[in-house]
Amino acid sequence: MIIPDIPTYKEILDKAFSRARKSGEKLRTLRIPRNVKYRRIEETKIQTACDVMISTLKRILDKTPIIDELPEFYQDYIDVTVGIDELKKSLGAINRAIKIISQLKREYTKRIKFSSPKEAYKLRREIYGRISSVIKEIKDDLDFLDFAKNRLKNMPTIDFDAVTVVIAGYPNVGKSTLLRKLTGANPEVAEYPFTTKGIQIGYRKIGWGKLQVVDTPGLLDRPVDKMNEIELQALVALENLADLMIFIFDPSETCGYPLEKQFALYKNLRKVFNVPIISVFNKIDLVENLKYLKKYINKVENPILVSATEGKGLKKLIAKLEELYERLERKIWKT
Ligand SMILES: Nc1nc2c(ncn2[C@@H]2O[C@H](COP(=O)(O)OP(=O)(O)OP(=O)(O)O)[C@@H](O)[C@H]2O)c(=O)[nH]1
Ligand SMILES: [Mg+2]
Repeated sequence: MIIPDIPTYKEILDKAFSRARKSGEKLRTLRIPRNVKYRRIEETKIQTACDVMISTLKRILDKTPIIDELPEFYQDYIDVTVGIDELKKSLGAINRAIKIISQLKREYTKRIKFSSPKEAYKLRREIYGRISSVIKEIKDDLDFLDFAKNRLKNMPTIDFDAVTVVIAGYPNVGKSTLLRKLTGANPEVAEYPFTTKGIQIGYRKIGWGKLQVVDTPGLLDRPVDKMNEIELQALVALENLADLMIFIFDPSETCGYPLEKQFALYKNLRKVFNVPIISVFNKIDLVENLKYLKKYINKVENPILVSATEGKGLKKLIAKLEELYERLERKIWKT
């Protein structure tokens, strides 16, 4: 998506010199004095070779977005997948190569103007050597950009204007089931460097707008102080994105985590995400002793009892989402 196709340094050289040869050939039949003609041929070759290199490199820069102007979420994404500094360094090297080749083109075009055919030939050979070296010197940068292009190809498409709710909770509590219930059968699954399973995104129409629902398996399911650097970065990225959070508890504990532990995670995330939370107590169909839940229900924000598989409580959940959505929309309009 974000970076265009990147040629190898060899491809750039081949293209530049073969085009140059062809444009030189075209002048062979010109009916002008031989001295002038030979000089013109070499001059044309120089200009074509330089122009092809410059336009090939410029195209890379033009088609690559300005990193600093990307939404923060994408910047974080790029940083984790390929490294922002490396990417900027490579783009900078391409930019410098364009400048050097342009400068050489100007210099040699001037020098060749008053040269003899023999000198013209020599000058053309000379600049071919120099621009070849310039291109060879950016070999690693081109390779890196090609690598980055492939790594960033599957960047999730995220709608930054949509109100976004992030689903969090321990594994197996029913996050994906709920995402499907809220947004339809097939959420988009995009590769995501922060999680092994990818990020799942679904949309739900609300009034004239839409709610973006994001599930991030294997990411928001551990205490913040246990996260490694990449996970922390992911957390920051998500925090940028989230307007709302649905935190799912599994009070049946069939997910394998005791409620107390789930509550600790909830408290942890509430500290990091400064957004309204809807606390879903899922799998309520499996819970016999509701008294046990009371203690937690009383301590969390917007508690709702749900059975995602049986559809129980979903209406209430959706009503809550719509209510918070309206409030957020109004806030967004005001700013
Ligand atoms: N009985 C019952 N089972 C449910 C309910 N919601 C989800 N499950 C089941 O719980 C299991 C886990 O559900 P998922 O939706 O995959 O859970 P998840 O949180 O996305 O899991 P990870 O992606 O592994 O973190 C599945 O077998 C679901 O069918 C529910 O309300 N009641
Ligand atoms: Mg899941």
